[in-house]
Amino acid sequence: MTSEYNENQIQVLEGLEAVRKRPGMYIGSTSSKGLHHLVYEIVDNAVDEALAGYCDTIEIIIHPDNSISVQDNGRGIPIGIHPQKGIPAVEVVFTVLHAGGKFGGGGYKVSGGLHGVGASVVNALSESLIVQVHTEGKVYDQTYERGNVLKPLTEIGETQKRGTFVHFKPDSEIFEETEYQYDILRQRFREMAYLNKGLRIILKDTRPEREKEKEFYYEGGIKEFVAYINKNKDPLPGSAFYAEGQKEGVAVEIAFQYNDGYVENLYSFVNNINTTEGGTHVSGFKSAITKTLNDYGRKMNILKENDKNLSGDDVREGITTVISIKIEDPQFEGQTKTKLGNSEARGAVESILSEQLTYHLEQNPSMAKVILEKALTAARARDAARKARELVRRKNVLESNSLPGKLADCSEKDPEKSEVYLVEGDSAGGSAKSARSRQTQAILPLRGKIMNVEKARLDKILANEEIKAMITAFGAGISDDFDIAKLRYHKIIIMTDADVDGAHIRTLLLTFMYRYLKQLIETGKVYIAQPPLYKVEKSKKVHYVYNEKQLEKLLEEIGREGITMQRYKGLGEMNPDQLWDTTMNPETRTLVRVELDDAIAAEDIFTKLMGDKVEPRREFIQEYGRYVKNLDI
Ligand code: 28G
Repeated sequence: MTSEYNENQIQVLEGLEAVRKRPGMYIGSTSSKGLHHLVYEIVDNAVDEALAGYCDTIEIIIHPDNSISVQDNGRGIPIGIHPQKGIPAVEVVFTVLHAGGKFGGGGYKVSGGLHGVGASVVNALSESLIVQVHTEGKVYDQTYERGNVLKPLTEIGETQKRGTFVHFKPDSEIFEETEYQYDILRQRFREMAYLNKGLRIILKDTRPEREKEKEFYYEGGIKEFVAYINKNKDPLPGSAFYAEGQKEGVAVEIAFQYNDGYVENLYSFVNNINTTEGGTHVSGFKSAITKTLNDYGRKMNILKENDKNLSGDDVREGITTVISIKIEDPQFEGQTKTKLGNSEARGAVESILSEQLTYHLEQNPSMAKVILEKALTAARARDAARKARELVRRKNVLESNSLPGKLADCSEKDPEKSEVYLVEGDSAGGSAKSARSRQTQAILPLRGKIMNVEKARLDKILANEEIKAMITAFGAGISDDFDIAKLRYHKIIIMTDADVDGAHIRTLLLTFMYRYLKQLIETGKVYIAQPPLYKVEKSKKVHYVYNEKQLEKLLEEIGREGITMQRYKGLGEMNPDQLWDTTMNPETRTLVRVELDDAIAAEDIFTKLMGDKVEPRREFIQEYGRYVKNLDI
């Protein structure tokens, strides 16, 4: 090994040491999420090479030891000596923090969002990493161990190919979880392929017993993405639209299609990063579609003189949209740094959409008619909904004691310390009322069927008693009027039976919150209570068991002789003391927080479970039925 340590190499080691000391700072967490993030970092670099126009295929392999390899057919990371650092450029990429993070000389870079920290971070957090470069007839490789060079860059043979190959094994000293989930990677790479038309992404799982392979390639890009999101809905024929253009250094792509439902579904991306908080590109889209449709409607006299202008919500009812822009120096703002701030993006999206949609409507008057008629119906319904909503709101102001009658409220007034249990059925509601800690725990029993909000507009939804009770109990309004500052409880806990009906009710409740109180989920205020499945007694000692795996373990520990076992079929079978001990006592209970990491996956699940189409629902339940009770959204 060389002993010539220079200034640069010492800096490198200090940099990567910092990554190992505080990995969360660089990849968010060392949980399963961080583990998967490593793959995205490496693949992002390959996608950058594709965006630069030099690579069209990326292959990702999960190996039996849960190591990952990624291969692209780009130019290969340069192997020449870096003038400032005095080491090969490829080594710079893998050892210098943020190397290549900033893009000089034009072009777009995938990185720039929350993470986008690069190959050196992956290297620092891998117990081993090999990089191979195929370029100009030769193959070179270099290996690392926890970020340190193990074997310097070496020419190892000849090749006809071009490209980069990286194989790494995440460090088990760093990660709590080291097992890769094929489904998570599949979801992400499918999205990546939709967002980069013409790019082929191949994902292979080579772990024994679960060998799988999937190839993603979409010639139509986000046009096909929209069709995919709408696949379980009923699209309005002829309502699909796609626009593409470039303006002020912003490359813009927009695709949308209407369906016969009422919900708006909009996904926006900047340099392949999902901007869940929206931003300038999204507001450019919204103003352009509203203005263009109103202008066209007036011009063609579909909107009559007496009609008010269509609102943004009217023209976007039942629309599924994907906006994808690429921009050189994205400014990300907002709570989660997923809101685009660049003002040039607003103008670019607005003018490209206005121009191309106006032209398209003129060429396709029947499409214009379908969309405008839907928007006009929406406007009328929205008027009715507004009246219904005002009624609910006015009641709140007028009646001093307007909380729902069946709510057993807590005495605590600080929302931070207050929680509300949504309980299935009156009998369980009764038990929960006796069991609770009155100070901080409120109980709202929900009787009968919760309405399926997927199949109704807001005015109908607001007429539903159970929904009204929830809205008034939560105190924060609904939909556009929702104001989280007024929320009366910072924990909303869904407590249903551990059976199929319970799972159904839970899904209905989550669908309602996802559609109309999304911020509750986004800010992590919604939880699922975990009642036990079994009570096992042996020699007067009581054990509560929450899943089958635990039961196996317990029976191994205490033996099967002389035990009595009860399987709880519902919450109602527990007496209040038991309910408190097992499910409600904040000291001992387990709550699962509902997280909405992947809005598109969640959308998929909700529409499958709740939508009109029977076939996808049947397939989904057949495939995932046994997981539905632990629906992980
Ligand atoms: C397979 C796994 C991940 C990559 C390239 C290609 C170039 C490149 C990558 O340059 C710029 C310059 C020196 C640090 C660029 C090749 C120009 C000409 C490239 C990848 C920054 C990086 N020829 N392919 N980087 N350097 N694929 N795949 O990482 O200082 S990264």
